Amino acid sequence: MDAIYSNSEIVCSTTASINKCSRYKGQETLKKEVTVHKQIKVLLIVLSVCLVFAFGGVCTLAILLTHATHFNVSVSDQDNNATDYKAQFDALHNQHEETLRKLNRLNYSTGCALCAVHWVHSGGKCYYFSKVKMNWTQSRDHCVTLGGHLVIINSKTEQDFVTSNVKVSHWIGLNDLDTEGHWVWVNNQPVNDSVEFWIKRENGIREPDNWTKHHPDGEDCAGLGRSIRDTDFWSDAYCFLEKRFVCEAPAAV
Ligand SMILES: [Ca+2]
Ligand SMILES: [Ca+2]
Repeated sequence: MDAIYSNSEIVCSTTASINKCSRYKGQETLKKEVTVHKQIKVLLIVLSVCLVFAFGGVCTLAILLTHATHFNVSVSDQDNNATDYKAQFDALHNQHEETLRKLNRLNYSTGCALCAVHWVHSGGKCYYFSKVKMNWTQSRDHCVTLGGHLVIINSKTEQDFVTSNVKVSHWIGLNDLDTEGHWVWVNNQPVNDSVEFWIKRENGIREPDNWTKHHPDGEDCAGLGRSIRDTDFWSDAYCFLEKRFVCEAPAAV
């Protein structure tokens, strides 16, 4: 009985070859099973490695998440600490101001001082030269909280005293906010034309010039000089600029 078997290595076409072919087939089947087992082993190894990496990744994510949470808690703690320090600073600042006021009242009542601490006496007046910068309106209001007002300059002597104490531009209590070109002091008194110290340049251009190049509303508040120049004279400037300022108050008698 003839039979035909074929594979890549042998062709069986006779009865005598059938047994031999069967052996080949058995060996071939065994080889295939071994190959399959090997492939399964490799697959299992690959899967195991993948599982190890996946587990490692999960662990890493968990650690990062824990650190992130801890970091957020730390930032939150720092915010709270900053808020606490700000509150403590404000409280100390208020205590300091109150202590100064008490000291000033004591000095006045005992005749120990004519001016409050940090104020300078001259010609029966007290002057305060700020270290901080504010816009004109804030400066005006701050002088009031200190018990005075932005300086009103009524004489050449007063002008010379004030300007001798400044080296950079300072706000003074002069503005034309209500009516352009009508300059008044913070006590609503107009400028005395015989006692004015506006900057006058050699080319004929002078202050106040209500400069509108950088702001259409022009310049409605007066200060000493411009930046660090011409601080012996007055100049109009944009009220929103932040400058140091000079306050004035009556001296104790
Ligand atoms: Ca003006
Ligand atoms: Ca000007």
